[in-house]
Amino acid sequence: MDAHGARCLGTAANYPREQQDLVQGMRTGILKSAGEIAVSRDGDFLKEPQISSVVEQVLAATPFVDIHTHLYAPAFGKLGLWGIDELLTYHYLEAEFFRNSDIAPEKYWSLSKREQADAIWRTLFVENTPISEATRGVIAVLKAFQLPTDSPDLAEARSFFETQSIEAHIRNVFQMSGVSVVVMTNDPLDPEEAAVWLKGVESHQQFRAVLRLDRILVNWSTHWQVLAGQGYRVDEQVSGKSAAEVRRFLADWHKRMEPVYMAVSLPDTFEYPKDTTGNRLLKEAVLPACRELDLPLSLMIGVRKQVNPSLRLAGDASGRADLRALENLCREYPENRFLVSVLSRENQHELCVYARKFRNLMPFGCWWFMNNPSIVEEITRERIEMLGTSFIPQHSDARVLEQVIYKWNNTRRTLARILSDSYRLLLEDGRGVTRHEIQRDVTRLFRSNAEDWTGLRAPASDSPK
Ligand code: FIX
Ligand code: ZN
Repeated sequence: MDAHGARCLGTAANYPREQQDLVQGMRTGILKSAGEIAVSRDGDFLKEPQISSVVEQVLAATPFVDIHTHLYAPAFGKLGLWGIDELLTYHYLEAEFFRNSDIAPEKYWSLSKREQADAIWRTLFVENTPISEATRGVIAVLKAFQLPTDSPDLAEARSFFETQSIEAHIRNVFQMSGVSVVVMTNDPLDPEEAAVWLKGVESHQQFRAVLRLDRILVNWSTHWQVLAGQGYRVDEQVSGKSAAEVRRFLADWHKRMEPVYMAVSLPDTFEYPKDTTGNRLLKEAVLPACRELDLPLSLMIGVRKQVNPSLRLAGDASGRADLRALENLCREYPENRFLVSVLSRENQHELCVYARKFRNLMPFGCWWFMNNPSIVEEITRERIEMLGTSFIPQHSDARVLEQVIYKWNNTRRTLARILSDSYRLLLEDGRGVTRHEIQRDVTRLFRSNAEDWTGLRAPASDSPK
């Protein structure tokens, strides 16, 4: 059969009768031969009907690494958010609340956390049907703790969370969400958080640190004095020794935090190369420090900060970025590794294509407004088709501890469908898959890609920093 014949194999219908049988014969032959090859080096090839259940089992049994969250280890006290009032006043729900309520934002901010939570519960869960991704998330958490999901008030939920002790609760929640390690977001210029680090923090194997650099790389003009106040000889223009002093600052905080990567969120207007103080610090301080410390730099690109400031954290939006900036960085700094997530749907395909061009680029997660099952499905199917298993499908971005329960439940549900379909297509195309191979793929997607690319392989050292 010549090449032309093979390419057309799929369209047997327009072959003369006898050839149809041949084609059919060949197809069943391949399947039969696949069947005949049912035993591979590492276990049996699965039969088509077995694929979905094995994929679900493997996803459920594999503890995931959550590469980006806003959670905190217990040592950070009140910075770590958990419980029903925090779940309900999550900025995703505040954004939906302001759409469904006629209360003025200033009035809402004048309420206590408890009153805010009561208002959001009443408006989004009692007076309306909680079918949005974020409201369904709260319902899933209540169900996970066998709490009522349709109460007129929060009395029972509150008394449940008030009886929890944080250490045991964390263990429980990680168990329920199938997560073994979460990566925090740590800002050395956040006064409240920096004070905890400067006092010395016991490291926690399940909460790993990240050096978040937005205030340095995006808002230098507002924050350079904080470094100057800590004794680093820097100035607003990033002249003289400033870049070297910022490198010294990063090295000091690296010792203190043992970050598994450095990170920054960048606006949709981000350009590189362009002569800005941020880009000068990137080029002369951050990228060299990352190379020296063998850490990747995470770029989260496409946020439009505070398009509606009256909504506070809920006031940020997204914009399509010109990803040629990323292209230039990957090409110009082949020794640096870039962990990248983009906020705009329109940028997802470009990111996938760039990942095929630059192996120092690792796409990760469906960030923020992308973290909706229908869009996660679209992005992840495209990534598997273009990158195989060489990407990190998801992160939770959890700001409240119990959110990891529903965010990872959603991810397992979506990935079960996508992976099963991919293996079924593989079988149809002529090769079976084994449980061992499915385990290898799931481990790579949800653990080893992250561990290999970041400092996560190295356990946090026990000595208090
Ligand atoms: O920049 C970020 O890390 C974002 O994830 C957050 O700023 C954002 O507020 C968020 O919580 C998204 O889920
Ligand atoms: Zn985040």
